Amino acid sequence: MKKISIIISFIILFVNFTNSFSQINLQRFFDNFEDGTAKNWQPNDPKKWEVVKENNNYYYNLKTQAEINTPIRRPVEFSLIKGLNYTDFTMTLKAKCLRTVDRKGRDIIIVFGYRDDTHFYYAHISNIHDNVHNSILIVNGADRKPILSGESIPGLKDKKFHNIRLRRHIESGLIEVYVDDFEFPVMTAVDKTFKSGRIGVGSFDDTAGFDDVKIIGKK
Ligand SMILES: [Ca+2]
Ligand SMILES: [Ca+2]
Repeated sequence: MKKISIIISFIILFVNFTNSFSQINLQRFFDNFEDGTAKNWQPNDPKKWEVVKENNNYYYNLKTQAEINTPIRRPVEFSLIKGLNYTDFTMTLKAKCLRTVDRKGRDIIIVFGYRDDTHFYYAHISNIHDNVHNSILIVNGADRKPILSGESIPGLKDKKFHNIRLRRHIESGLIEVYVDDFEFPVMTAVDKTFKSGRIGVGSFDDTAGFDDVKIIGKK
């Protein structure tokens, strides 16, 4: 009798174990734009975006700078991945800013936790650091506000592609951004305001290119 109850306990444990795995609902995304289209993406203004070919490689290009004339100060020119919401995730991509190299504040942004146009986070990656450049910010129904912990290390000092990795952990609230070969994050924040949302790429007010976007995360 004891043996049977031990076997039943094992079966229950196993079922719980496999259920907890299926509940994780990992979702993956990858786009290298090599089919020449941006069919997985929803830009704010499609006229400003195109897929371009350079050195036998296709990438997603924000070709026209944004005009910021919204009631609140926030990024307007970004393109969101269609149909996917993430809680915890790790995203890697290649990104380059195409604005003149000596322009202070030239940037690319990664939008995440996007609920709607006035509720989202963004990582602003730039060649200078101050309150709103090279920082992690939140748009929560008002002008964007930095949530960066401490200082950040500026990057994007040329027109080349840079490797960028963004990680978000909902339970701890931790957000980390890595650039190129840095083994430690160049910027971090802790925030739990928006616990899930869509992800996108863009620039605050410059031109930029994006490629090899990979995301693994939970729904
Ligand atoms: Ca490509
Ligand atoms: Ca800028």
